Amino acid sequence: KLYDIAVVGATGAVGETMLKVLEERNFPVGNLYPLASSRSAGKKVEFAGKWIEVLDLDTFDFSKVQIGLFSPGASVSAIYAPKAAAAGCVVIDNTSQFRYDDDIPLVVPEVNPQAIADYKNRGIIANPNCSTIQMLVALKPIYDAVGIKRINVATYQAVSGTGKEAIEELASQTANLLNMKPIETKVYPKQIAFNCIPQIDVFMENGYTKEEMKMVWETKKIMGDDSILVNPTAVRVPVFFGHSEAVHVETERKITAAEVKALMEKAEGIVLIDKQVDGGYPTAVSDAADTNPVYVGRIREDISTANGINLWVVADNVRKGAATNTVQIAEVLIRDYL
Ligand code: A2P
Ligand code: 11C
Repeated sequence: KLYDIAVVGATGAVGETMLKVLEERNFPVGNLYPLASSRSAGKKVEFAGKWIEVLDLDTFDFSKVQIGLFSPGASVSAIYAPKAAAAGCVVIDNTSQFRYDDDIPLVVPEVNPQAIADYKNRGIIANPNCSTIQMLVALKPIYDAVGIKRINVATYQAVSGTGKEAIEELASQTANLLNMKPIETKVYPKQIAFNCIPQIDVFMENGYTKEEMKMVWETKKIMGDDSILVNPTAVRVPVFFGHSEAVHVETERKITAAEVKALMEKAEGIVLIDKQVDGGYPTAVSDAADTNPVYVGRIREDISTANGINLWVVADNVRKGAATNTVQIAEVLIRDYL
């Protein structure tokens, strides 16, 4: 059986990757409709060896498709995802718009695939934030084995998380600085080339940024456990693709580093790279970029506390953090529900 699919935001960083991932994973696509704003309507995108015309989201009839993969930004999803759902299309939405609504499932297929059943509530499934997805894929086996009390995490996030304009900003600032030319800052509040910026998304009243609070809210919802404490610091770094995270976990019961390594070795979706030699760990650019797994390394017991485990977690934020996770949700949806 084939499914007719709309990809909303098909000209963006995530949308383009959705097209690639659908093709790579041989998703049973019948008709494919790439959608974007009127600015891009008429452009062409490549899918499965064919060039397909981009259509205007505003005038598209969603009764023509069974599934919509959305990544056009939260304010656009807010308007069009409910319209698509009302026309009978199941929406898998990458934006933050619906994630915290109680009746909308928020899904990482390796962690809580059972939640997909709740798509029936409103015809919408939410895809979590990239930083949350990779952290929870790595932590789920530990949670199941010994429980988790508290997570301290610092992120090192790639500019592709912001979108195409930010990729361009890092490239042009880098080129200009190396050529002794002045730079412009438009997307980020400070220079991103050769720098680290401790702000992702807007500031909240409690002094955390919204990106940090997303990791707090989403961890509780996806794990189905409001008691897990999460303390994140989210930092933008001059990397194009791949988020890295230093994750420090306090578990309910003691687990050794060797036991965690054994869990990671057999976990779905995880590649363990953990040798205590030069380069014996994963990095964004040399391992994760343009691939689908979550990579884990630097596993060690925390010397400062009794039940502590440290991990280094890396994944391609546009793939596992967005497009791949969305397509994986669609795979479970058609296998079990449609
Ligand atoms: P467009 O190319 O027409 O602007 P990114 O996150 O990489 O910046 O990509 C955002 C994606 O969302 C693009 O495909 C963009 O299309 C799309 N998009 C942005 N605003 C709208 C809108 N108002 N209606 C439809 N698509 C939109
Ligand atoms: C970033 N995590 O890296 C953001 C991008 O909530 O889907 C994704 C924002 C979101 O900038």
